[in-house]
Order: sequence, then structure tokens, then C-alpha cells
Amino acid sequence: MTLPAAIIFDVDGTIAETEEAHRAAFNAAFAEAALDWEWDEDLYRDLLSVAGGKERIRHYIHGLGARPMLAPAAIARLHVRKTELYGDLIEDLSLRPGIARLLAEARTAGVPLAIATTTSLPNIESLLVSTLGEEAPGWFAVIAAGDMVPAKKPAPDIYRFVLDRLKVRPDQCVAIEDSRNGLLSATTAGIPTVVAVSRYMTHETFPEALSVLDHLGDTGQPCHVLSGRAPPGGMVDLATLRRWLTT
Ligand code: XBP
Ligand code: MG
Repeated sequence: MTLPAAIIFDVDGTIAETEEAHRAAFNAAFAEAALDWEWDEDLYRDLLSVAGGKERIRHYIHGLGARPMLAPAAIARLHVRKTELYGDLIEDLSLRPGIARLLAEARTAGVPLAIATTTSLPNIESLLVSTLGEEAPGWFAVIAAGDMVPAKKPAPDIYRFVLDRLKVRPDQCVAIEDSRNGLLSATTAGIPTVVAVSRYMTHETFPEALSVLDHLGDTGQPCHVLSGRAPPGGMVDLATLRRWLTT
């Protein structure tokens, strides 16, 4: 058996720094709905502890006391509009360092690729197409998203869903994540995880990770190790992942 048996990527913060586009889309949807809600960066950093857009709005109302109180159907409608607006905002986003390189290397080697994210399905397709091209969604054997499972990250459901579809052992795969919620979701499912910390997550800690890096590293752009194992040559590649799974 060739290791890793699969590489499972998170999306937001991992493939690209998407959260500013999400934040702008939430605020635009609020304004269109004549809500006087404005999520600034500090508030949004706190709100990101709740994974999933609908869940985040619900927490803003029921956890933080925002008013008016919206019924679940109104939250769902607001979130549908937020998703449409997000699709228009991501055109200029670029991939984080090392993502295109690692995807290409895995595809050449025939290592299965998958996605495990809390974001909504249309957002993944738009991001993959705008950053990697029309064919990119087809590179992934499984795309697990949003409401496909009952409980969002940090619950392990989304990673277990992927493992079940891929029919692989968790300890033979690697997950790539950017946040503590994502790390807990993957490691609770038994998957060794590399964390490439994203800009909104620099205050978090990741003791369960194989390696915590500023990014995955690329040619001419070596990564820096924040804790855990160091990839030789400043780049997380297949050989590095294989070594980390076996030694
Ligand atoms: C990050 C998230 C997402 C987005 C919002 O998830 O928490 O919920 O912020 O997306 P991940 P939606 O890093 O697991 O991709 O509004 O579509 O839910
Ligand atoms: Mg993420």
C-alpha cells in the first residue's frame, strides 16, 4: 500500500485565505436585508469559533444577543443570499503557498484527494474553478461539505464521512487544516493532521498536530515550523508525509 492512502484538504483558510470574502458576503447580505449588523475583524475572529455560516448567525443571535431574533427559515434565506454574494467575491483569491504543488504531486502519484469542509457546496466549486480551473472539482474523489453531516467541525463527522466513502484507514491518511476546530475534527476521526495556520487562526494552539507551519512551503518560498515536525527543504511533499506516517 502506498502512503498516504489519501490527502484530505479543508477549504476555508487552508486552500485559500477565504474568510475576508466570507465576512464581506455576510455583511453585504445583512445590509441587503436591512439588518444593522456589521461584523468587523475582531468580532469575526471570535465568531469563527463557530463553524458554518448558518450556525454562526444563530450563535450571533442566541449566544451574543443580536436582534432582531430571526426564525430558522429567515436565517436559511439570509445564508442562501450570503452564499450567492460570496461567489461573486472570490474571483481575485489565490491559493495558499504549496497547495497547487501538493495537489499536482498527489495527482501524478495517484494518491486520492478529498475535501472535508464546513462551508457550503457551491462555495467549494467556485473556489476550485476560479483558482485551479474548470477541471479541478473532478480531481477530488470525495467532496464533503456543509450540511452533508449532522454536526460540523470540531465534530469528527465530516472526516468520518470522507473516510467511509474512500474506504481508507484514518491512520494511513493525512488531513491538511488551518484551524483548531478543523484539527480536532480530523484527529478525533483518527487522521494525522498538518496545520498550515491561516491569518484568522494565529491565536490558536495545535498540540495534536503532526506539524504546525505558517504554510505548506513552495519552490523559493520555504515554510517555517511553528511546532512539531519540520519538513525537509521547507516544503511538505509526498515523501515528507510518507515519512511522518511511518516514523
Ligand atoms: C470554515 C467555516 C465556514 C465559512 C462559512 O470552514 O467555518 O463556515 O466561514 O461558510 P472550513 P458557510 O475551514 O472547515 O472550510 O457560510 O458556507 O457555512
Ligand atoms: Mg478551515
